Amino acid sequence: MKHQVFLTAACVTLLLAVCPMAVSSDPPRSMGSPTTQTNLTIELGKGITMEFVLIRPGTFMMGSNESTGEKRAHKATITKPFYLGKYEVTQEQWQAVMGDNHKSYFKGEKNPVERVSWEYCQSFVKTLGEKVPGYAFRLPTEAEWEYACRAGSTNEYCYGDNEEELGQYAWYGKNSGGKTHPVGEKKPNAWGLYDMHGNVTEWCQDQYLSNNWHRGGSFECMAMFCRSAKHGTARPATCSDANGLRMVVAAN
Ligand SMILES: [Ca+2]
Repeated sequence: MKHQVFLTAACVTLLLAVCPMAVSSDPPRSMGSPTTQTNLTIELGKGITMEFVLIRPGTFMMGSNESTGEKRAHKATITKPFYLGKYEVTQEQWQAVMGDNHKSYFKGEKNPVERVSWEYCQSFVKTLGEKVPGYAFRLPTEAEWEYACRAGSTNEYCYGDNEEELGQYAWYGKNSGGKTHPVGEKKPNAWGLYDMHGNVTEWCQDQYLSNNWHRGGSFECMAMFCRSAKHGTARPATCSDANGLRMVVAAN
């Protein structure tokens, strides 16, 4: 099938490397004030929301020396707090923001949106910002993504090193049945983030040469490609049923 071509390509890449909208939070805050709440909920209309978890600044060891194709382990510092999507962006969220029919291969309102290029994701970011003014939306940087994925861990995966336990946290090649699954069905990491490993890989903001990084591996990948430190690149116009996104909101 065509999607299998995409899947293979994505893993090879990894190897190489409209309703009014409102915002609610607990408690309401004004922009520029010290961040105190740990959760943020963006209302997209028709009962559809997007949930975020506060990620506080800190220093961590980014990358790994255990495998090729990823950055060598080095100290990295996240200097500003940010909110990261609790889940991958779903198809119903994309529809609520963009008002169009996305091209996701695996259909399901709660399934992650996919076949969205990095460029298309930039349009999503821009449109979401216009519809929910006062909040700075963007994709995560690679460092932010890995920091949040690790959630304080220094292991291969967010929970430890045992590959056999990955299925408790991720939809990946061994248990996915070759398709995406509704977000949030597996265990979250220690900071309450779901599907950081697997389901769909997640575009990051950073560019490398003329490509963009993506993180976390997908439903098609072997466990090693879902590791916290693993990253892959793809052209910004690439649309793959293995690629999705997770949003960031600035919190400072
Ligand atoms: Ca994911």
